[in-house]
This record gives sequence, C-alpha cells and structure tokens, in this order.
Amino acid sequence: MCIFRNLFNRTPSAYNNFKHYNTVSGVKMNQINKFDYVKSYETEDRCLPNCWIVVRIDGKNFHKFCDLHNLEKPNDKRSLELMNRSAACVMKEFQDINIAYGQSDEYSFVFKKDTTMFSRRKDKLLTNVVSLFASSFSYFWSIYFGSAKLLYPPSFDGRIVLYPTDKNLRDYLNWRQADAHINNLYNTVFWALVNKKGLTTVEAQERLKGTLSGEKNEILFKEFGINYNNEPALYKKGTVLIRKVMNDPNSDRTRKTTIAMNCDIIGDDFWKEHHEILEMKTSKLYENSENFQTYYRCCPVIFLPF
Ligand SMILES: Nc1nc2c(ncn2[C@@H]2O[C@H](COP(=O)(O)OP(=O)(O)O)[C@@H](O)[C@H]2O)c(=O)[nH]1
Ligand SMILES: [Mg+2]
Repeated sequence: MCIFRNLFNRTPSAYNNFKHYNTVSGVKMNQINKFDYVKSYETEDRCLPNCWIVVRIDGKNFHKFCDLHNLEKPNDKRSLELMNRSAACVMKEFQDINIAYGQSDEYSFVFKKDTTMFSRRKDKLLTNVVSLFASSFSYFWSIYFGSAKLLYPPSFDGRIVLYPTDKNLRDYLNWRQADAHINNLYNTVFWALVNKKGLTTVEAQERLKGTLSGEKNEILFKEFGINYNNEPALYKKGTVLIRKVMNDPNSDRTRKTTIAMNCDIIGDDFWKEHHEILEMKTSKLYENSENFQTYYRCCPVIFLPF
C-alpha cells in the first residue's frame, strides 16, 4: 500500500485529488507505488523457538576508553556499578529477560525460552538491547563519575547466541564467570607488579608467563600481602542480576524488582536457591536481605516499579 494513501485513509476523495496534482521530488504521487517493492528486500531473521536467547554486549575499544577516562586499574568500582545500573535499566524495559550477567565491559542478557518479544526477531532484540544499554551508560555516567566528564560517546557491540538446553545456558554463564575470574586474578597480580613493584608492563608480562593460578595467588600473598580471597566479590565474581518479589522498604507493598549479586553462579547452590530462573516462573516473596543491591529505582527522576 502506498504510504501516502494511509494519510488519506479517512478521506479517500482528498487522496484522489492529492495523488493527481501533487509531486514529491518531481515524481507524481500516483507513481510512488512503483517504489513499494523495495520493502520486499527486507528479511526477518527469527530466533529458533524454545531456545534461551542470550544477547551479549561488549564495550568497543574499552581499553582506550578506560585509559582516557583514567579508570582505576585493574578494576574501577564506578564503571562496574555504572555497567550494572545500565543493565538494570535494560532488565526493567525488557521483562522477558530472566537473568543477566556482567563483568568488565560486557553484559549478557538472557531472554526466557518462550519469549515472544518482537516475534523473536533477532535484529529487533539485539539492537534494542544494545542501544538502550549504550544510552543508559551515558545517561547515568555522572551519577557514578560526578564531575569527571564523559569525553566521547561510548559504544557497544552486540551478538545473539541461542542455547537449546538449560545445561548449555549454564555452561555459557559458567564460561563468562570463569573468564572474569581468570582475567581478574591475572590483572590483579599484573598491576600489583607494575604499580607496587615498579616493573614495566613487559617485565610483568614476562614474570607471569606460564604461571598457574596457585602461583599467582602466591605472588600476591608473598610479595604484596594480598589474600586474593579477600578481594571484592564484585571484581572476582562479576555481577548477576535477577528478578525477585520483595517487600518494598518504602511502602507496605511487595514489588517485583531487579537485584544484583556478586556471587558464584557456577555451582548448583545459586540455581537451587533461584530455581524460578530456569523454570521461567515469578519468584516467591524473597526475604533474604543480604548480599545484594536492589534496583527499585532505575531512573534518577521517576519512580518506576518493575
Ligand atoms: N582500567 C580499567 N579498565 C577496564 C575496566 N573494565 C574493563 N576495562 C578495560 O576494558 C577491556 C575490555 O576487554 P575487551 O572487550 O577485550 O577490550 P576492548 O576491545 O578494548 O573493549 C579490558 O581489557 C580493560 O582494558 C576497569 O574497571 N578498569
Ligand atoms: Mg570490549
């Protein structure tokens, strides 16, 4: 259907007059139909049914972004919290995301297997998540960085991966959390060698070449008095976001909210305690009040219940 005809849906005679006497860029209105066929070149790639849909976003060139913004090495609490806040914003907008996991400059969002959001269209799911995450990152920047200016608009890439079984999904999340652990242990020793012992980055790299985790732990402990176990869980474990029904501290009502935890998700305990994630159910009232941050308010101005 010619788009201009839609304008006159309610007054066909007006359309008839219009189409004969008007032109757009020299093309008569009654000839516009001949362009309609270009729409048929659009394709719609849909995610397979009955699969978990993982959307992973990752900061573009974040090593440069972090250097330019003088972020603390190897971990900057502000940037990790900003990533979490942005991810909570995505969770709020897309209620079919059951769980999200983030570390460093990346976040994985898991849509439930039976989501019908955007008719499971890949391009819609991916671009909506990536763009909301990126805009949130800039929008919330000053909350975490105060007067330190955002020097250019950061961007994120994104991909979609489908996992047909719960085991596949758990293995995927295990892989990301194991990656966080390996990188964080390496980076913690690396930057201790550079910042506290004065090694050059090349010397630190040489020193760590081929070392196993036990040896890295030992260097940290013996040479720097750091017990890796006591490092913040935010750095060691990354952050997992899930949905819970909880008592709202600001009223006598219960609310569905997103909570953030820095805990192990590789073992079974997490999945037993939060069995509703894989079962794709709403949680029962969750009264555990430790070890997590709530995101009742995701936006600084408007109260947005989840
Ligand atoms: N200084 C600092 N850098 C970080 C932090 N989080 C992430 N990064 C940087 O972001 C990079 C993320 O890795 P990757 O996505 O592979 O690199 P990219 O291609 O440069 O984005 C890390 O290698 C770090 O350089 C942080 O908290 N502090
Ligand atoms: Mg990156």
